[in-house]
Amino acid sequence: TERLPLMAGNWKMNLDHLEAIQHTQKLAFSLADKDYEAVEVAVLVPFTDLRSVQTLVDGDKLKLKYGSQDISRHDGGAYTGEISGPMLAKLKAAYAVIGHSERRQYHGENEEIVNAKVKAAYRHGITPILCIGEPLEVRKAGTHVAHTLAQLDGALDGVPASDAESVVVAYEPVWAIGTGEVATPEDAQEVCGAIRARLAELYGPELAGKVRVLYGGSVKSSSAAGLMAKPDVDGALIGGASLDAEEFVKIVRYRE
Ligand code: G2H
Repeated sequence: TERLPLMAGNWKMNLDHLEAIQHTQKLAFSLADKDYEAVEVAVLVPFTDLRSVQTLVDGDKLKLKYGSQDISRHDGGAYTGEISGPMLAKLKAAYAVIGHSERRQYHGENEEIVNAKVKAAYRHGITPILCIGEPLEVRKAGTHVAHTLAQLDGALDGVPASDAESVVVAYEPVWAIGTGEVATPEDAQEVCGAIRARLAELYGPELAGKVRVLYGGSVKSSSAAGLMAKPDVDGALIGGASLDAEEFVKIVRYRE
C-alpha cells in the first residue's frame, strides 16, 4: 500500500495571529509545487491562528493543510472556553490533534476524554491526529509497547472502521518531547509497527495498511530521513523545529 507521508508542524502555544500569517507565507513561498506531490504538509495551530491560516490557504489556493491542536468533545452549549467541532469545520480545519501528552499531563485528559474527542472530530469531518506514547518510567520498565497500545485501544473504543480508516496516529514517546532526545529509528519502528499490527487486529489488515502512523518527539532535519526509512513510520509530528520555516521545509524535503 502506498501511504502519502505526512509532515505536520505542531506550533503548540506559539505564534499570534499576525505571526501566523508571516510564518505561513514564508512556508508557502519556500515550498515548491513538487514538494506536495511526495508529501502532505500540514500546520497545527492555536485556535486564534486558524482564521489567518484559512484566509491564506483559501485565498492563495495553497496546498498546505491545517488544523487545530485540540477540539471540544461537545458540539456546542455552556462549555466556557471550549472550541467545538462545528466551529473548526466551518474554518475548514482538516485535522485536530487529540490527546497530545501535554494535554494529558497539564489538562487532565484521560482515555475517556480522548475517546470522546476522537468521536467529536469524526462527527464533523475532521481527521484526528491521535497522539499516544509512554513516559520515561514506562520506557525504563520495558512496557512501552503495551502502554501505548492500551492508549490506542482506549482512544478508538467504539470508533467504526468507516471513521478509523482515516485516522492519523502519532507515536510520541514523552521522554523525547521537546527534550532534544529523539528516539532512534529502531525505537520508533518498534512501536509504530506494533500500532499498525494492533490496528490490523482491531479493523483488519487492509485498513491498517492505509493508516498513517507518525513519529513525534524532537524531530529535526538531521533525524527525519533515518526515521522515514523505517517501513511503519509514515511521517512526523514536528514541534520546536516547525517554528523555523527553513528547518521545517528541510524536514518536508527529507528525501533530498
Ligand atoms: C512532540 C513534538 C510535536 P517537539 O510534542 O508534537 O514536539 O518536536 O518539540 O518534541
